[in-house]
Amino acid sequence: MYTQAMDTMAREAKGQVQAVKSAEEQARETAFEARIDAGEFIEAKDWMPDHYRKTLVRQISQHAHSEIVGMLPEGNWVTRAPTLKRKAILLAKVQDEGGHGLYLYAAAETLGVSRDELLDALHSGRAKYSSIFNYPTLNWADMGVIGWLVDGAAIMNQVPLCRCSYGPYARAMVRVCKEESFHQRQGFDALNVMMTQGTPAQRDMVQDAVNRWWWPSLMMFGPPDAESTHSTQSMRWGIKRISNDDLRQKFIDATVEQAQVLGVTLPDPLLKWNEARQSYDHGPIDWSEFWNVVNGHGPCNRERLADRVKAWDDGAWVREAALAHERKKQLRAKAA
Ligand code: BYC
Repeated sequence: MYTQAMDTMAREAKGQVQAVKSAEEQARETAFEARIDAGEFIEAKDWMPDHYRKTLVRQISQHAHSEIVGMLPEGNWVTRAPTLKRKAILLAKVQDEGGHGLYLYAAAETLGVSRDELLDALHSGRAKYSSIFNYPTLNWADMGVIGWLVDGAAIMNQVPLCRCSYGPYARAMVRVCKEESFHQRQGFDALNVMMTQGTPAQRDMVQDAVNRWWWPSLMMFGPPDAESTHSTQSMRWGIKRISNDDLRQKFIDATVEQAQVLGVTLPDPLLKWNEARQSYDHGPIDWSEFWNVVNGHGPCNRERLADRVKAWDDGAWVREAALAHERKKQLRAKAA
């Protein structure tokens, strides 16, 4: 269902499609590369190579889709939150995610695509979103673990994006990261309460949720560097600043100690401190599971997409009403 959406881009990245460049184009590209090397931000109206633009549209729109699809597994628990306080926090978090989607769609629109085109790509299954949201949320501890591990992984990945070479994306990420940091802390706090004040059954729920979310969280950082099709070019352009594997390692190193504080076991018997590397070694990641999920066959891919399409269809009257209101305002302004 989720195919390699922008096939030509992938071939261009591999150098299989060679466009003939004029001298003027070549000069522009050289000037662009010099700006990247000098660490300048590229802004919406600046000239940029087509491939840079397409790479950004791909990444930013996938990121936006991840935010709004990411609302679904949590939205599922709003009516079942255990206390008013937890319900208010969860509502605020889900609302923030809707907001992140909006900033990101707006950032993508500065590159010349329309929101309708992007949403159409999502709803028709042509666009990707983060693999992590194709897993089910089975108990309340999943809400805490999503905050702690999923938002924790998201922050690790997104802080370097605040220095992304494309200004509108970098600026959107500054605010997103501030909010994600609250999301991560509320998740840790919810789990800490369950672990320190909860019943044995509640502590078991936390451990069960950690067991299910640990490996998918590590997959959020993308395939290993050797198999990452876009990393080399994206890092050259300053879109990505740190590689998939390096970010994954930083996340593992930061999370092991937090797991000890919580009193949960991370489900990897090979997780071990490596004195020489000053990092944790970890067991093998099941990349066949990752690609299976990315290619549309995870436990919840169909359900997530169907829910998104339904939300879009159910909201048609709101969009029509907003457009009718705008037309009326313009007519009134003309008449005045
Ligand atoms: N899931 O060459 P690579 C959140 C795809 S939401 C699915 O390494 P790249 C939150 C990749 O797209 C946080 N697909 O790619 C929300 C590419 O396929 P295409 C989401 C994945 O782009 C609600 C192919 O694999 N964060 O925090 O250089 C509640 C090869 O990969 C995944 C972002 O989106 C994946 N995990 O690097 C709670 C961050 N990984 O496009 C929390 C922004 C890879 O050629 N994005 N693929 O068909 C990025 O930083 C980068 O796009 C990635 C991948 C590191 C994810």
